[in-house]
Amino acid sequence: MTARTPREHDVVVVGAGFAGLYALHKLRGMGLTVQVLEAGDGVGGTWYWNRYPGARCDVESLEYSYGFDDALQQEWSWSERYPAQPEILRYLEHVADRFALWPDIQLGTRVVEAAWDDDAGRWSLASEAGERFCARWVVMATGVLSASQVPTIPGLETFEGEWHHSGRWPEEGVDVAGKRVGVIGTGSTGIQLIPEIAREAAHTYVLQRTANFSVPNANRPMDPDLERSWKDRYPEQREVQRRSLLGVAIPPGERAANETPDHEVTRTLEERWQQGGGMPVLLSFTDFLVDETANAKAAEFVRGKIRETVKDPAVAEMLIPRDYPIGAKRLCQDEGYFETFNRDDVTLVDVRSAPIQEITPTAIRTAGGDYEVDVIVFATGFDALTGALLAIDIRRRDGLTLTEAWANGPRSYLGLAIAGFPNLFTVTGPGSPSVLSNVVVSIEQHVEWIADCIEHLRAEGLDRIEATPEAQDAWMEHVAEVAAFTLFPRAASWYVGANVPGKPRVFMPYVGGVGSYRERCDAIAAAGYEGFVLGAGAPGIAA
Ligand code: NA7
Repeated sequence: MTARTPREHDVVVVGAGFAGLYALHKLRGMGLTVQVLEAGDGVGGTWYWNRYPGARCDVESLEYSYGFDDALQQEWSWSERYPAQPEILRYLEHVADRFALWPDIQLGTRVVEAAWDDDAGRWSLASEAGERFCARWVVMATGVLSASQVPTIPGLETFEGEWHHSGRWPEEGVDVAGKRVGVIGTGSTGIQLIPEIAREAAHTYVLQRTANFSVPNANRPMDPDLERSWKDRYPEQREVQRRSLLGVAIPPGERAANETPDHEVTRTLEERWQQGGGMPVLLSFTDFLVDETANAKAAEFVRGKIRETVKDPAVAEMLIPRDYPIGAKRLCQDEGYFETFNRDDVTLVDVRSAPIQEITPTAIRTAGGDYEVDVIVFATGFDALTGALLAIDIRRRDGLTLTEAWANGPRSYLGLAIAGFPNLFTVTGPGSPSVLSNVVVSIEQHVEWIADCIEHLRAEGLDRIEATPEAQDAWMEHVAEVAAFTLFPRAASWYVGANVPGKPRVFMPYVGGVGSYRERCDAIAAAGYEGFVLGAGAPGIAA
């Protein structure tokens, strides 16, 4: 690494996705100097990298968009009910244009180090290329599903065909026409891309370790009346999102499935199934995510749909999830996923009973045999919530790294701050609703909370804030308690880090709901930032 004179800023924001762009706009608007550092060659974060065929958001476009600026939400038109990756990327580029964000964003800059200098009261950051940056505040807008996970499979380096991870899909696309393709992974991503690949490829092998629940998304072109009605009452709709459980304005059911006659439960599920989308199904009764008996009703309903759709009963049984409650892993949304297995040129391979052993130059070798392929697609997910943060060497005042501090799993106060790491904020970090919400709503709440916090410190003539270990411990205990009340911990999911070998098992997101979480954050701020130590007087820094 070459030594260069560090560039000074009030704030360095790492990442230029939904979180980084809004953080820049908001903090710059307060008169702070802000530098955004982004590893990609464009803005968009998750939506920059995930260019795989079929990539689409599972939250409706009218909801999965910024609410901080009314003119923006009035002027932008979404073309479909659920937005596809290219359209979300165009939207974020439009936001960068509209708010003149580009001059303060440095692309192609991967941050690899961040060290706190206690005497200077500053963070010192370094990029992979050796550039150095200095800032009083650091906002980690590094994304929750951004560290791609390619499993370690012996022999991958000997493979003579092409292989790609869905989260690092080449911009120019991958030509699978007439080729034999092996897709490893059947999570949300696999379920979206498998029908697309199968349409083009000569043969598609789907290597499934765990079957997943999925609901058709019933995607369609944007209904102009629906768009009009949202635009007419956007402020109210945004407020409903902010006070809701999952950050969406979908009306939740008011009854418990356990207290409703079975035929009515089925009728409601059928209605919501026809509307399309996973969240409407999960929100249809109050007890689906907290009670096993109720949950089994929803699970059995979806299993019935899989049996109805897949013609070969043996294949249908393989595709039916059995070993975890529905919704305890992210409920997938699809466009013809189960139907794809009715094609003659698609083979479902069970790699739980016969695991993948190695990759040969021409095949994926499992305990059950070799599958000759030209292209391998890894839809194997992410080192979620913590992966992108831990990829940076983040050091606190005594030199301890974040990796060491989190050796037994992530610990955070509100998913916003980490004890021992002053003036460092994480957007949608572990311990906040993050992935269990419409993340744009959660991002806006975090960015606004961070901005208010910095404003408060400035007004008080202060320049430091740090979470106390006691407040952090109490919050983590609360996060675990609330999770234990639900069925979420019953699944070996990426919510608990189960998909990354060796990752400590901690239930990371906060399931208490977007609305109640916001109230808690607001109350903490109103009480003078309870659970934080505020300070001033870093040498050489004007408050
Ligand atoms: P997920 O949901 O983590 O899915 C990854 C899939 O890959 C899942 O089916 C895994 O099986 C499978 N996997 C992972 N490693 C292996 C190995 N070594 N062998 C076989 N199969 C493997 O990631 P996605 O990208 O689909 O979705 C992530 C989120 O992005 C999604 O929830 C949305 O919020 C957006 P497993 O279940 O671990 O047995």
